Amino acid sequence: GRAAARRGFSRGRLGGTMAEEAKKRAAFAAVDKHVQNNQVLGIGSGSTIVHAVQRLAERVKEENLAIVCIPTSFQARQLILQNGLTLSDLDRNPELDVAIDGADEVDSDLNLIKGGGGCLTQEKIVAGFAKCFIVIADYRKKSDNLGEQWKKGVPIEVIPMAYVPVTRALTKKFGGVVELRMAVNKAGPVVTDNGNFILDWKFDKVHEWREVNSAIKMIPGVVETGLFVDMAEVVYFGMEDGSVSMR
Ligand code: ABF
Repeated sequence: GRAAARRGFSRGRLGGTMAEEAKKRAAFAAVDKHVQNNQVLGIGSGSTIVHAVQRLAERVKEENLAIVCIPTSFQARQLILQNGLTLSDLDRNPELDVAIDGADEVDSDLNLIKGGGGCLTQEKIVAGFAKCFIVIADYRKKSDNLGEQWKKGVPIEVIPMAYVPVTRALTKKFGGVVELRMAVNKAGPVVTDNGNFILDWKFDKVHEWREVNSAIKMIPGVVETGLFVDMAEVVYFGMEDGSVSMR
């Protein structure tokens, strides 16, 4: 009935608002702490980064900052342009000062799962060539171990012609279940900005992520994994109680 619909709506809206507010707080804290004049910034993908770019645009205008931004996806490129920020690329700026990006899950050792949005390869390139890589996330991403909250597995970008043997090698070596990521309209597999497929590896136990990441990258046909090990400098979590906690 109407009351139930209202309750459902309010819970959905409340939940959505609470998580969105938490993302915004984390994003603002990170931008205010790490962005200064004359920087080359890496801009990640997803929804949390939208708040960071909005805060960045505000500060660039208020403080007349000289900042150039390098995108990690087509979506990030549009976000930079829509906010009137200056676009650059790795040809012009092969070394970045700070990269800011979201994550799907963060464990207590700052290992990340990224790539829920399919942009993990360019995200890891930009994060990898930045002097400082900052992650911003809401409380739902804060776990002790990977897999506690994020149930969609580790995204792995793979050369299309190799996705079947890579799938077999992954499950043989590491167990779990591997699925080819299909487009929302089920018309076919997702194709990344780099023209590749995505495998989602639903692992079934806690692994030694540094070893696993290296081993997966060695499988012929694997382009990149969504495991970001030893990369994040600091993570800003927007918490339910309105605070920002750092790890
Ligand atoms: C990018 O955006 C991806 O690596 C990650 O999967 C996603 C997180 O999105 P959101 O900030 O919307 O949770 O960082």
